[in-house]
Amino acid sequence: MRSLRLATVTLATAALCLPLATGAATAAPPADRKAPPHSHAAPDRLRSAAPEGFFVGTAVAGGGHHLSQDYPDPFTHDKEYRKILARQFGSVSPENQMKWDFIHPERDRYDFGQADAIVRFAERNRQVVRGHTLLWHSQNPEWLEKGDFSAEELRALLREHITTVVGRYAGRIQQWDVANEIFDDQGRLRTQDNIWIRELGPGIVADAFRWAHEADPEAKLFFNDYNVESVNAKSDAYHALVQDLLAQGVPVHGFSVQAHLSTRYGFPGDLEDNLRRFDALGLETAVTELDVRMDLPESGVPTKAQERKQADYYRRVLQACLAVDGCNSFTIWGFTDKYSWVPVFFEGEGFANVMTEDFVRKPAFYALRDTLKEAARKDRGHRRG
Ligand code: 9MR
Repeated sequence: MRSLRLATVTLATAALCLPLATGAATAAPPADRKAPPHSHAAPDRLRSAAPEGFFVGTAVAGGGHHLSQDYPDPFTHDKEYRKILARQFGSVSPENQMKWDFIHPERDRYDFGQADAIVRFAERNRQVVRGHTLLWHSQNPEWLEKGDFSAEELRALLREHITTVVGRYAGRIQQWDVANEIFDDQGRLRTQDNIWIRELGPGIVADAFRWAHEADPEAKLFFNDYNVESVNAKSDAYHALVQDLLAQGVPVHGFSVQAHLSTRYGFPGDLEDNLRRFDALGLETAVTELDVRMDLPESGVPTKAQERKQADYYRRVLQACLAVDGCNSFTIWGFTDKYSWVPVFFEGEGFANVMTEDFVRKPAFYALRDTLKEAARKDRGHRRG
């Protein structure tokens, strides 16, 4: 029985009960009627298959690697993409549009255009938003990384940034990735490449959470990282840090695993156990960036066996999250290969998302949908019992 889950739902519980009454979600264009059975035309949707209070999300494509690709900004220009985004998902995460280099391009200038558009889109479509991210070693603007700031100035800059960005969306963001990727794979704090920790010391992490909480007391504040799906040196480091911060009364509310997986490696079979140990500390947990890449054969077309293995990974990550009461947010890092970051960053790998470049659903999509349906059915059974 997902007691905590039901208790923690606010905004979008109501949303999931609504008949998705948005223009984008209801109008069935002619193209849909001609679509093959395995396209997005089928009536069932991930967001409505999910148990009550469980948010199925996706990254919203734009910025970052997309800027070097030969297509226009996906979220702004791709109507088909937006339609599926609205229909299928109950939560959205700006893929790049709330990162420092995007939203704060000059010292005295913020650019909220894209972030505002995503938050408005989410509200129109009864979706919640995960904010990403406030304190990170990557995708910081040059003016910040190369600026010659004193420690005092840097601290003031971070505080101003967090207060401004979190404050702007106060009450409209369900979860914030306050601190992203602050440990390396050995579980050592990034004291060199993270400008904040390097220049201001580890205590700045607690301050970032405090400032975010002041700016939006309702938002759940998370640590977020990759390679922390298993119990390992890196997730151990988070486990220790979180206990320390909670003991000091720092407003930390969640721990999330990104889950950028590859079928090249074995499945992290202790994912559920790992989430449970953070749950036991009283934290919410979440899966925030799931994708499952693979080595592509020369033809570029994966085999059926590869597709099945991918579907199995997707299903097992979802099952692990569903099994943990306080894991209420499950986000995939984009839903279509059309806009995936994977081929841009990993040569020879791809096919990482649940839909092809033409938005055709893969076995992985059905694995998610069926797992959600099954969980919802069990949940309803528990409530009746
Ligand atoms: O998907 C994002 C891509 O568009 C950017 O170019 C890239 C730059 O680092 O960041 C990607 O998103 C990352 C996320 O913000 C944090 N976790 C790892 C993700 C994949 O690199």
